Amino acid sequence: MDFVENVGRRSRVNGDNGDFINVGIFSLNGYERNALYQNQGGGCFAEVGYLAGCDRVEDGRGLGFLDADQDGDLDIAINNYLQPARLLINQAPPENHWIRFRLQGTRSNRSAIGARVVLEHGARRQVREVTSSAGYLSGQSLTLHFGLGLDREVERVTVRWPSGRVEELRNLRADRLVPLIEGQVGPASLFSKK
Ligand SMILES: [Ca+2]
Ligand SMILES: [Ca+2]
Repeated sequence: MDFVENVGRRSRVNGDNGDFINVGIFSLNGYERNALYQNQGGGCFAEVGYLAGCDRVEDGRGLGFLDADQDGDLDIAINNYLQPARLLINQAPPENHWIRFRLQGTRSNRSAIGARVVLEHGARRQVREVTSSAGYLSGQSLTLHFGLGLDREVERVTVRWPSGRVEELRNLRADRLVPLIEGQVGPASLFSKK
């Protein structure tokens, strides 16, 4: 048995004997405790997996974020190797606000993959990009989700399309999905009335 080739394997592959090397409490391929990192701001993160109740020891592979129960916060779907998948529902009190954008390219590709959205609200600035995948064996939603904390409004949204076109929206109310079509301004109802 080749040591390196068999580290972490649990099944017979290409004539291997299928032995799994015992590495004690350590793992070189899965069965590590899941961790959840909370953004503390200022480039700092806190590991809150235990407090959030999602620090299971599983052989995780793919992971995706989605609002499975459509209540405005993101939930997590985890795909495990030879184990049931997990759907972790965020049960935090619904006190925070959010906004989502669904982009559609016209000069750019229709899915707007590669577009960058910059959000400014209160003293915060957030950046998201439309991507087709993120992480190992994982696809991600083409809808961009931004958590806004206690802010009920977004002062400015800047969209940089893959074509190079840059568009800007101002004063959007929170807690809604905003469709954005390249080259078009959204309906007036999307804008808050001041
Ligand atoms: Ca949710
Ligand atoms: Ca929730």
